[in-house]
This record gives sequence, C-alpha cells and structure tokens, in this order.
Amino acid sequence: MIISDITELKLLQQKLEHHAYYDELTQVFNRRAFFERCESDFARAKREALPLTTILFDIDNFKQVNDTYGHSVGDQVLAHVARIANSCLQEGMLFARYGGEEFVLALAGRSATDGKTFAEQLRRRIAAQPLTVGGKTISITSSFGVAETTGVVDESLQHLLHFSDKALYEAKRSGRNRVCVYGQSASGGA
Ligand code: GH3
Ligand code: MG
Ligand code: MG
Repeated sequence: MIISDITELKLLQQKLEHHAYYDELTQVFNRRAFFERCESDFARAKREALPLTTILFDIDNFKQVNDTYGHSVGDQVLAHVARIANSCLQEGMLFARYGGEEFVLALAGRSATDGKTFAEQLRRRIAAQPLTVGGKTISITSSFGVAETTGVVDESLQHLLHFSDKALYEAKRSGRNRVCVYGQSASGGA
C-alpha cells in the first residue's frame, strides 16, 4: 500500500515537473524552461568570452490560418512547426515555444553568421513542408530575427532577446518569410 502510494506520488511529481517545463500543445520547452537554461548558457558564454546567438521566429499571418481553418487546425500548425524545428536542432541548441505562435532558439558558442545560416535552413524547411489536414494543404512561412551577444559587460539575456525581436520586426516589415540579423540591414528575401 505504502509502496504504491510512493510510486503514485513519484509519477505525480514527474507529471507536475513535465507540466512546469514543457508546452502542452507542442511538447517542446516552454518559456520558463527556456529562461532557466538559457540564463546559465548566457552566463557561461560571458564568463568564457564565447558568443551566443538567439533567434526569435514567428509564423507569418497565423491569424489567417485560425480564421480560415479554425483554432484546432491552427494548433496543429503550431505542433507541425515545432516538430520541424525540433528535427533540425544541433548540439548545444536550445529551442522553446516563446508564446503564441512565436518560438525561440539559443545557440551557445555560435555567431550571428552561424545563426543566420541555421535560421535560413529552418525557414526553407518550414516553407517546404506544408501541413495537410482534412484534404486541405496549408502553406506555412515564418520570419526570423537573429542577434549575437555584443560582449558589452552589462548585457543581459533580455537585451539580446530584444535585439532578436527588433530583427524579427524588420523581417516582418520587409516582407515576411525571411531572416534578418540585428545590426544588418534587411536584404535578399524569400
Ligand atoms: P504576422 O505575420 O505579423 O506575425 O501576423 P500574425 O497573423 O501571425 O500575427 P498576429 O499577432 O496578428 O496573430 C497571431 C495569432 O495567433 C492570434 C492568436 O489568436 C493566435 N494564437 C496564439 N496562440 C495560439 C494557440 O495556441 N493556438 C492557436 N490556434 N492560435 C494561437
Ligand atoms: Mg505571426
Ligand atoms: Mg506573433
């Protein structure tokens, strides 16, 4: 009796921990898990004077997907995009759902140039893998904002994410389905 109580308690504890760190819909890390892990990566990068690059990406015109196909299809699109990103991850990369239809990546030890290459690959894969639901094929594109640590002494992870967000905004502004790097003007395109 007691043993089974303990087993149940452990299972419950595991469930609670899973809930605390994983996004229920996409089953990738949630925002909280991202910050916990990334703060420590960020501190180490700073200590060892290594670069760290963050990438924010956001599904383009996602509201339209919900409006056209319904919220539950929208949910499937989110899970689909998360799966694609998950399958692209390389050693040392952290990936999480940042909120809504926005995701975040942290690349420890990688420069903005590496980040741009990776984001470009991911952008292409997402665009190349539409989701088919109930006989309908839904094309998906996404926009990316890349920023690398500057090495400034009092820079925080929040600053870095703010720069990624600015670059993401630039990617949206300049036409969507593209990657922008903070501090570099938007160029190229889809
Ligand atoms: P943009 O290209 O500028 O990013 O346009 P957008 O339509 O993607 O962006 P907007 O911010 O206007 O809309 C985002 C929508 O995402 C609104 C919100 O209802 C929806 N959304 C956020 N979280 C979820 C979710 O978990 N599931 C579903 N189905 N929709 C969600
Ligand atoms: Mg969007
Ligand atoms: Mg958004």
